[in-house]
Amino acid sequence: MGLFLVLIVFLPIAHYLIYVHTANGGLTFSNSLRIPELLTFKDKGGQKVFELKAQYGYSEFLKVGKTETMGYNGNFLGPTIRVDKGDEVVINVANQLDEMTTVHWHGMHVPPDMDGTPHQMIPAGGTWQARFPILNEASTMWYHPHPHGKTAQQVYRGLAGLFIIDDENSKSLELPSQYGIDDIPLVIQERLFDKDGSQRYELNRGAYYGDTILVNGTHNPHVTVPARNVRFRLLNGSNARAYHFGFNDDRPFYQIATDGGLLESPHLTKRLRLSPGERAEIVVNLSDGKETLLKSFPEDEVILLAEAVFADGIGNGHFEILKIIPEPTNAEPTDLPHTLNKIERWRPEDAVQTRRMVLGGSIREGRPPPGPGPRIPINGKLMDMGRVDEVVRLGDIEIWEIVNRGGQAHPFHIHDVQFLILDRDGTPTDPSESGWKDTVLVETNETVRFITQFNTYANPDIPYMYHCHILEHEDGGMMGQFLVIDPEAE
Ligand SMILES: [Cu+2]
Repeated sequence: MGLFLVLIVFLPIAHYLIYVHTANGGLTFSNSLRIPELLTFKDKGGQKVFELKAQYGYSEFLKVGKTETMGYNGNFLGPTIRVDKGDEVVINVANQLDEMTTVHWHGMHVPPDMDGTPHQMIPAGGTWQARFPILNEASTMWYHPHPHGKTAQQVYRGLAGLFIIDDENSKSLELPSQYGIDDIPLVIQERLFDKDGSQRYELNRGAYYGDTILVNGTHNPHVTVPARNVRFRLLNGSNARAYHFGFNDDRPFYQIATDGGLLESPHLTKRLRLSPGERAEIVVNLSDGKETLLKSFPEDEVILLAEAVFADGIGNGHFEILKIIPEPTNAEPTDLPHTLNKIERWRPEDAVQTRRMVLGGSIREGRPPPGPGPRIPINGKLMDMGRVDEVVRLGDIEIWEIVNRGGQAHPFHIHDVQFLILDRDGTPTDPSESGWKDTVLVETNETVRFITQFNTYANPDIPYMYHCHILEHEDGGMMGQFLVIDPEAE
């Protein structure tokens, strides 16, 4: 009798909640996915010179009316910057907005004065030149504004773009790599809209959660791809929401990269969690020619069903995202390489110290910051532009222990370096997080340890940042600053 009841009562409800009920049901996928154009550059004496313009524009996402947006070199989002490891890059940024902005190269190893933090503000109407060598390996990075207290609203209005790096290793691998054809960038964000099609900024539970998905700024999107292995580069560009990606037919796929580079080998999975700021690359086998739907599932598909439907927490997105339509192709199917990358791992005993970051709890220090979000401290402190929180010695290997004492999950992001996760609450890293990372979601009451090394760049005056990548938390002061100093230069 009990089993019978489960079958006739619970299963249809579960089926409805998991597979039918979504926050954005009723999509027809009638719009062709926009692919951000590749930004062209001028070669000046061996340097690749790019031009970026932060500007206002108008976008009509819902086809019911226009809304004012921001973009780089266009109305919404920005072009994809694509470079090779070893390139010398110059990026001229013009700020055509009537407010200050910055451009931060998220995930990239650049000098602190080129990092595009609140210490490199570009005034309204002003310009800024970033120049740095590309030291990171092949990866999917991104760029976005980072002005203190204004990051959330500028990103929400459209300022963000992808920054793709190739290297000899990535070029030698047989991976889908034709940009926009079988190597598809996906900037995934959700928004709130009014009936007249205008974007609405409204905080809910202390951050911006939308009910309408945009992919590369396209609402209701589909993409046509060859019926073979196809790579997708996923960026969670949302202000606050974490997604659990998967397909409606539950087909497995291979994760091949984390934030900062390729995994050592492809990781077969059916779900992939990305919190704000995180990236991943996946390869999906579409040689069966069947259409499929990229979705975001509730965090725990059974236990949290009720919460998934009725609440709006960071991990509970339940959305249809993108219809994928495979078309017959003559190309020979290729297998994924078994080995993708070589990752040299530091041993925990090589770390000179463990630095502890406690997220949440009571505030002991710091003035209320300019942003709109809740005031959540790191180590009891709110962000203060005039205070250096940590001093790291150049070349040191360190373990950072991120302890979440707050009431919700926080994606912790550090500038300057890529790190390797050691463990979560003492449990060794999951394969999905076993590669290079710059952002890691730390759940309530969880402790995450990572190991990293602070190389190349030292500056006694200009700090790097670490912060929560829920942008309203960052703007609300959930951020700190660290200097990297060279003891031999002092
Ligand atoms: Cu946070």
